[in-house]
Amino acid sequence: TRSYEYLLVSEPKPGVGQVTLNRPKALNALSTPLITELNQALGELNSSDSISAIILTGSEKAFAAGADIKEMAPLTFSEAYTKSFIESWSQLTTQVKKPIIAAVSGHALGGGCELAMMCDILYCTETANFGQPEIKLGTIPGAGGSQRLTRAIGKSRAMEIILTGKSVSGVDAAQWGLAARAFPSYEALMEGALKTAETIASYSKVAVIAAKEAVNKSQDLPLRDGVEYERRVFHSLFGSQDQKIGMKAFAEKKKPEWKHE
Ligand code: CO8
Repeated sequence: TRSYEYLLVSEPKPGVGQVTLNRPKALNALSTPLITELNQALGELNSSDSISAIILTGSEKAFAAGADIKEMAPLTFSEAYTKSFIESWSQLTTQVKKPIIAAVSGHALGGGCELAMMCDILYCTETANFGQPEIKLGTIPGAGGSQRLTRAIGKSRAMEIILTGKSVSGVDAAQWGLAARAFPSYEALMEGALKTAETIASYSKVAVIAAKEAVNKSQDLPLRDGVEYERRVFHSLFGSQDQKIGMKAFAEKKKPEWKHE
């Protein structure tokens, strides 16, 4: 892997790639150069044959304190519009087929909360601090916050967060379904994320990618179309070697040896 200015990329366990946002002086504020590096790093992990699951994390103090306010402050409408400011953020969700676990400790504000919500599984510490404080800056969420937060926790709670700019704790985030789980400490969070990533990495890569794709369709499609989409993908997996390997191993009471094909 190449080295980055604002990221650390590692492979903490075989099959698991980890990207750590590393711009400590600005609490991991998501500047355009940082997002460019993030897209690059995730693109590389996505195409790496050895990686099956990805962890995206920040520091104990901050997952990310939002888009870079100092970078955004002087932007004009024409500049933002013509250069499609923040559009490259969406590459994260459209280009990465492998599951991404967000491990959130500390601040996940504005674009930081939005980045965490773009991931596939969200884990946090009980003391994590989620919020969409854009209203305090005279603007609104711009990387999916008004849509993804509302889907995750419902309209009334999302309205309260977005209209007041008040943050919520990791405990509430987990209770409301924004996070899958809240862990009592930073160490427990990182251990939990790694364990889940390892579990995912122990399965057939083809099946894992298909499962992520099918779940994500539920966010875009009406139920009937989504169920049909799922069935088509399910049918297509009878064409994979791993389906034969997995079901045969079950019948023989053996551990499956995936071919990832
Ligand atoms: N952008 C730029 N710099 C930041 C940001 C940020 N979002 N957050 C923190 N920093 C910098 C601070 O300016 C400070 O730098 P310096 O030492 O040079 O003054 C350094 O990080 C440390 O920050 P603090 O001293 O403020 O640390 P505290 O522990 O006192 O406070 C807070 C932590 C509460 C997180 C505080 O820093 C804060 O309120 N930050 C801003 C949070 C915020 O408003 N985020 C939303 C930004 S808007 C947004 O994300 C819009 C998303 C739109 C879509 C995506 C577009 C790209």
